Amino acid sequence: MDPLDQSVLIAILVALIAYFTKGKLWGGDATNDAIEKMGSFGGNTSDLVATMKKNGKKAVVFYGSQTGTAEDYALKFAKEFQSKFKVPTMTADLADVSFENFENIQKEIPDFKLAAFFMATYGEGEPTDNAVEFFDYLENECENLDSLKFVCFGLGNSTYEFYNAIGKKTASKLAEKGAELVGELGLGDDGKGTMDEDYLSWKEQLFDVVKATFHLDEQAVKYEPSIQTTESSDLDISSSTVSLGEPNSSYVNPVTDEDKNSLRFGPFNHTHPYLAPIINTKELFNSKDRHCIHAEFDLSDTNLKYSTGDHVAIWPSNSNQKVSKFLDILGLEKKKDQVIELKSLDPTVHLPFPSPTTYDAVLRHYLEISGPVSRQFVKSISQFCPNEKTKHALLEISDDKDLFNKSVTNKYLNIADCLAMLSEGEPWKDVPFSFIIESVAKLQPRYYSISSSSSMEKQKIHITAVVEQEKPEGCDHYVTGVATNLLLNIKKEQHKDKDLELIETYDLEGPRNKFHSKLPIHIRRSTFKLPSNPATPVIMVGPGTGAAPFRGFIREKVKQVENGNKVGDILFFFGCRNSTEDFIYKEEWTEYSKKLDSKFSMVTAFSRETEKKVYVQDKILENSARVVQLLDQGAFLYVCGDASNMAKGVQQTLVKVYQTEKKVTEEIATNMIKQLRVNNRYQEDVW
Ligand code: FMN
Repeated sequence: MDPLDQSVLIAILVALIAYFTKGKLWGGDATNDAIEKMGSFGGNTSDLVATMKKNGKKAVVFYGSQTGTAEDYALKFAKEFQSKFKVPTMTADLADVSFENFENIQKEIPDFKLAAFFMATYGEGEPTDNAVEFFDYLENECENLDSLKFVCFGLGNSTYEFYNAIGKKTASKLAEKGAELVGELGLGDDGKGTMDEDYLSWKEQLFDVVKATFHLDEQAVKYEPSIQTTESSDLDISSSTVSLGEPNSSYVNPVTDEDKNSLRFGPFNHTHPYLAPIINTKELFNSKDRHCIHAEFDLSDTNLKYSTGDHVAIWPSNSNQKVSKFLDILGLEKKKDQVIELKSLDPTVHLPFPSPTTYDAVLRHYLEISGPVSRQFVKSISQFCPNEKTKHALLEISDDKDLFNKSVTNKYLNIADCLAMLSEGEPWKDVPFSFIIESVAKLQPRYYSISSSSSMEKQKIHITAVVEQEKPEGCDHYVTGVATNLLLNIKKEQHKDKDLELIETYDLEGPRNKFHSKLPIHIRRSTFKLPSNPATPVIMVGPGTGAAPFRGFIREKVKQVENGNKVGDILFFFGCRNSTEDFIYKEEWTEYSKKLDSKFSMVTAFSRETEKKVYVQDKILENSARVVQLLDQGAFLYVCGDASNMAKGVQQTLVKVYQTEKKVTEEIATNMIKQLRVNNRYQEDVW
C-alpha cells in the first residue's frame, strides 16, 4: 500500500472513529469536564425545562465557550435582558443541561420568551468542547422546535477560514428544526478586534426587535445582584476554610483521603488542575529586553498524562501591581485581607469561585483584571460613580464609540486604569463588590503547545513561551501578558538572577505558600498529531514559538529511531528575526540532526539579517520541488504559529508551489491543498 493509500485509510478511520464516538475521544475531555464542572460549584445536569420551571425562569441564555469569552457575553446579556425587560432569565453552560424536554419548552413554561445562544468557533470551524453534545442532540435527537424563538450571537475570528462557523451553524440548525430567529444573527470578530462593538450594535438593534416581538415594557437598566457578598466578622485569613486563591474548594483544606487523592490523581480538567512543580526554567533569547522562557513541569508525583502535540493550560495569577491598583481604585487596599462570604441569590446562578475568600484573593486569582476594558462595562458601572464630574466624564466616553476608542482602547487601559482616569484617582467606594464579581470576566488558564515528547519525557511537560511585554505606539506603559510574566518571575527566582529587570512582580508563594515553584496546570487534548506510521514523511512550518510542538515532534522522532523504527524524512521550516538573538533551541536542532542522520533537514528564514525581509513562506517557495516531492510521497504537513499572517501566507504559498511544480491552474492547486486538509494531512495549530 503506498503512503497516499495509507493516509486515505487513516483519514477514513479517523472520520469513522469521530463519527462513532461523536468526537469524544479527543474532544473527550468534554464529557469529563462537564461532569467535573457540575460538581465543582454546585451546578447540575438536571432537565433544563424542569430547572427553569422550578425557578420561574422565562428565558434562557446558553453559551458554547472554550476560554470564557462567550460565557462572559452570555452572562452580561442575561443580566441586562432581565433587568431591562423584567423577564426572569437563567444562563446555562451547554454541557451542564440535558435537552430531553427542550422541544416542549413553550408548552411546559407558560409565557416562555426566548432562548439565546452565544457560540464560539474553534479549530476548523468546530464547536467548543462544551457544545459538542448539544450539536449531537440537534442533529440526532431533536425533531421539532416549531414553537421556539431564539437569538444567536457567534464569536469568531475572521482570520480563520471557517469564520464564525458555529454561530452560523447554530442558527441554521435551529431554523432547520422549525425554530424562529428573532432579529439578526450577530457575529463578533476577534480578528478585527471589534468583538465588543459588534456585540453592542447587535444587541442594541436586537433589543428593539425583541421588545416589539414580545410586547415587553422597557425599564432603565439597574444592577440587580445575583450574588451577595458579606464581610465576615468571625473569619480571618488564618481560618482553614477561607480560600486564599486555591483553584477550587478541594484545594483549600484537603483533609479527607478523597480530597488528597484528587489533588494528586485528578481527574484534572478546567475546574480541577494539578499543582505541578516547575523543575527547570531557562531563557531562550539572547537579548536584554525580549524574553522567551523554556519551563519544565514535573509529573513524577501524579498520574497526569499527555501525548505529544497536546496543549497544556497554565492557571496564572495577576501581578502585585495590577492587584494593588485595582484594590486602590475600589478603596479596598487597607481591607485587602478582609474575609468575604459569597451567597447566590438565585438558585440557577453558581458561585464562580470558592467562598469564603478575601478581596485580595478574588482580584489576584479569580478575575481577569489585566485585559482591555469594554465600553459596556464602563456604561454599566455609571450607577456607582464617586461624584457628578466623574459621571459626566464617563457618560461622555461610554456613549461615543470613537471617543472611547481614542481615550481608552487605543491607550491600552484596563479596568483600574480607566476608572482612575475617569475619577482622576478618586476611589470608587460605592461599587458593590458583587458587581465586580458579576461583571468582570473570570481569570482564564492560558494554553501552550507542549514542546516535549511524551515518549522521550513521559513525566515532564516542556513549554516554550515568549514573554509578552510591549509598549505599543501611543501607549505610556507596558502591555504585559499575565502568565508569561509570571513565568519570567519564576525563572528569575530559580536562577537568583539579580540583573534581570522585571516590569511586574508576583506573589510566587501563592495561597498558604502552596505555589512555591509550582503552578496549576491541566492538559487539553489536541488533534495535532504525528502520523501513526513513523515512516511517513513530515513537513513542519513553525516560526518563532510556533516551533514549540515541532520540538516535541522531533524529540518523538528521535525516540522512534532509538526504538529501532525506520523514520520518514522530516523537513522543518523555522523563522525568527536573526540567528543570534531569537533563534530558539539553536544548539538542540544540530543535536537532533545528528541523531536523525540524513532524515532531518531544517530550513531557516531570518527576517532581519538581509535588506529584504525573508519569511518561512519565501523559504517554502525556494524549496518547492522538495516540498511537492515529499507531499507526493504522502507527507503530512503541519503549521504552527500566528494565524492571521503566517498561517494564511503559508497556505497561499502552498497553492503557488503546486501551481509551479504541477503546472496546474490556481483553482486546481487550491483544491489539491483542500484535499490535503480533508485527508487530515494538512494540520494547523494556530492562534
Ligand atoms: N474563530 C473562527 O471564527 N473560526 C475558527 O475556526 C476559529 N478557530 C480558533 C482556534 C483557536 C485555537 C483559537 C484560540 C481561536 C479560534 N477562533 C476561531 C476564535 C474564537 O472563536 C474566538 O476567539 C472566541 O472569542 C473565543 O470564545 P471563547 O473564549 O468563549 O472560547
